[in-house]
Amino acid sequence: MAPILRDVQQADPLRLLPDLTDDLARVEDRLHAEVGSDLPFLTEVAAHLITAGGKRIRPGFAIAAAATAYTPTRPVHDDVIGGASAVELVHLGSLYHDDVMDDATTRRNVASVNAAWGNHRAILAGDFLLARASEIAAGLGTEVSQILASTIAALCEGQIRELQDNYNVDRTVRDYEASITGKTASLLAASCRIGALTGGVDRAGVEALTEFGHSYGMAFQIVDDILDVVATDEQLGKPSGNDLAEGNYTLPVINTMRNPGGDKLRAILGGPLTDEQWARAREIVRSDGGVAEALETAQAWADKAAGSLTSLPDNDAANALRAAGDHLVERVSAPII
Ligand code: GRG
Repeated sequence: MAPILRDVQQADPLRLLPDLTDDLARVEDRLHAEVGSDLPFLTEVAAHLITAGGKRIRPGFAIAAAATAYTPTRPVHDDVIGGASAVELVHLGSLYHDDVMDDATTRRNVASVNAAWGNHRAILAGDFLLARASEIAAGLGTEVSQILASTIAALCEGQIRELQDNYNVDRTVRDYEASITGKTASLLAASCRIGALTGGVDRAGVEALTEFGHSYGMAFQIVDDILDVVATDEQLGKPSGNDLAEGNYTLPVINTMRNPGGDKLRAILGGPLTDEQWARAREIVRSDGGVAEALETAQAWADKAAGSLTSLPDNDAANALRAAGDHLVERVSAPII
């Protein structure tokens, strides 16, 4: 199949949003302040992936959701910065734990926390990040606190669903969607919801932005899963093809197994793979229509995301959010369709 990637490394949805530079700089300051501890070692470990960077999509969406209430865009209230920082801290905590589970060696182009300091410290530092997020949320009121807590629960549920389906060649699209709803879409939805609530968006807007975050999150994870199949290590900045190797059968793989030629893929999958089996399985998925079908599903979620925002005002923040889903899908789509 022809290479299908455009600017994977440049996959920055915030590029489309109104200038968030100053507000995101406030988030950076807040993140560093929040990981302060009486134990300098804990501060160092907890700050590791903050310093390493990341796209900051979740805080960006929280700020943009708040900014939909303003025309023209203006700096957001400190509570929005608190909410935006809290969702990034939850994301970070989940990455610390995820990397322990995957025995990952790199994250955000630097050594993963577990690789640098070991699993015990990575788990505890991840817990510390979640605790700091919860402290911020408590200061933002009962509703924000409740959203954050139930989102952490949803992340765990999504991840458990994924584990339960490990190496399961009968995993269904429904099973997959239930897992990514929890492990990814829930936090994107919470980011938009918390941003909207702390930004003073009206109730209808809060609901619309939550729906947007959920649908965008579904598209986001599907695109991420497509990239794991079709991108190179260099394009991703981390080892690609990991999902297949670990028995996490994502949408392109599930689609391929259901297609007429799917039996030859099923015959290889179902357990740990040799290098040759991994390469063969990857080639089958890449050359089948399962990737293009997954891309269509991602596009449908992106369309749904934009459609959720029809009743929002015609301002920079709302328009940028409406366009964000298409931008996400475009970055992988050009030569596939
Ligand atoms: C302790 C909260 C908590 C959860 C435990 C480990 C776990 C349960 C959940 C893992 C959830 C997870 C890592 C989902 C993957 C989401 C995803 C696509 C991450 C990559 O997000 P990007 O691309 O990364 O926004 P950057 O580095 O740019 O922030």
